[in-house]
Amino acid sequence: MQNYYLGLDLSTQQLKCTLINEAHDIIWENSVNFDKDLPEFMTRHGAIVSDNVVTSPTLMWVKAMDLLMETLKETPYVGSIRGISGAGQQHGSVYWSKSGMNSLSTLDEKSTLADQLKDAFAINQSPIWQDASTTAECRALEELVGGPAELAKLTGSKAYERFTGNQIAKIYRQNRNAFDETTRINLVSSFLATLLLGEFSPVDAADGSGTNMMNIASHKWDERLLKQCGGEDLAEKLAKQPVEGGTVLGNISDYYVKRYGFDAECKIMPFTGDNSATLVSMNLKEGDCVVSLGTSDTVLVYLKKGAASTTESHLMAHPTDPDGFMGMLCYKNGSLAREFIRDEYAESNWDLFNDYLINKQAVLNDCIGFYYWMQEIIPFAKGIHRFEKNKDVNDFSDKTVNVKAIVESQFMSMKIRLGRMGGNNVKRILASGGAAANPHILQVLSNIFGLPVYRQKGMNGASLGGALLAKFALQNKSFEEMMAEYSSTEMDLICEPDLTKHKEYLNHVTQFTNLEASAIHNK
Ligand code: ADP
Ligand code: XUL
Repeated sequence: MQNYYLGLDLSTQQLKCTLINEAHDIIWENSVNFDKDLPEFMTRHGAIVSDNVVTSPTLMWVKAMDLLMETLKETPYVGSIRGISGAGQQHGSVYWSKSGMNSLSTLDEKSTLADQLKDAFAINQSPIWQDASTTAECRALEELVGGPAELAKLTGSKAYERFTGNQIAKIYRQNRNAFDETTRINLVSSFLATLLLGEFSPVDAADGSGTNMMNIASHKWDERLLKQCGGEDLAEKLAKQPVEGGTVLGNISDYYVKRYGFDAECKIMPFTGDNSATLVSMNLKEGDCVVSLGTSDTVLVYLKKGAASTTESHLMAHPTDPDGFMGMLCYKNGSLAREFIRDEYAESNWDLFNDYLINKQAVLNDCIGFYYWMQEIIPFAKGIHRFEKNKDVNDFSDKTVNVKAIVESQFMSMKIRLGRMGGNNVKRILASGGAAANPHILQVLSNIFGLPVYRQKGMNGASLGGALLAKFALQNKSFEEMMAEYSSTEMDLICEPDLTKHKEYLNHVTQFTNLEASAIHNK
């Protein structure tokens, strides 16, 4: 009898899933798109944006789970799924009321999750990673421990607006009734595990690193930080300490056995952050660097024991190596900013966008732009700033140059900052995320880094990583040994760098850095 492993990924725009077999072949993939499949929640790109406040309806995620489960039920695999793990967009949080937790533990298989959990949350709109409304809470947290560098040493990151501790602190201060009504708090990742278990799931240590409340060395909540973010009661609402990847949380709730035909022995493993799961799916070797081009753009490296934090990047617990770390750079203006430029200058058409990408010159012709369409994370800046021959301009003389300029600017920033994060000896780039489907974007990436770019098979790294995490917990090998057994998750080589262009890009690094500084400070 075949064994299957399921990975879910609750990302910004979709709930996706990947099913693999024992040999890691991708057997089945599917997704629910929030805007298209659940229009009643009126999200745009999965979110509701009101200036710097960005949320998603918690019930929309629950309904997406109902829809995905319905499609899974129609497959011949559901009864042979041995384990489920997965990922969620990092930092987002869910606030369960007491009656909500009760409803979860007494689910009736005759009705949907959404029907039974529609009143389950003390806060109906979950704050998500795109939110940037907690600057005051960030400064207070840093002050408590002696500044940003101290907080980075303690938790792996300085205070960031989207990190869950600061989001909780804002609710604690501004919406005390809802805070008091909350009995349990999940991250998006542990929320999925909670739905599947039918009881509260702790966070995994990797995703706990995205809260500004977990000690990065011990993987335990830091009491002082918890108190600052949510007073004496917060520890109780988080209920449990973070757990390591590779552990088993328990069996799937009876609800899914009766309603969808899952095996009663199907195990639920801790869910992790989407970036950690992407890292897992790529099984990184020394010299590998992941560039994930999803709604956010991220750069990920596997850092071994002894790695140090910085105030520009994130040091996060590693999802399969309790002694190791994931180093990460995260940009908010990734795919949505590229889409904005495509819509503005390339008739909303990726083919025309690619045409300009191939045929126009930007950085190498002294046209440099910075596209902080939403409040950017690195650097902390907002607005669109363009420079032609070092002169601040409203737009380039040839406006279609914006297409090349945004892509180059995004990758120049990554290239310059990767070294500072500890990624000095990178030998190849592993690309993933929606925009990695576009080989022309990857060619620019390759030229700027001067490295070959590989791409993973399958549509979605994070849910594939989830499926591999599920299998990992149910066998006795190390993650590396497990991955060495089968080659099906290997990468395809997509492009080789043009080294002449690469050298020219390097010649523009100082100019780029200076213009970036003036874009941040002068406006
Ligand atoms: P997430 O997991 O964050 O929800 P994905 O990794 O699925 O997002 O990426 C979605 C994004 O991929 C879309 O917003 C879109 O801009 C981008 N994308 C899809 N196809 C292309 C393409 N051919 N060229 C560039 N970007 C693309
Ligand atoms: C990482 C981050 C984003 C989300 C997007 O810190 O905020 O990459 O995880 O899904």
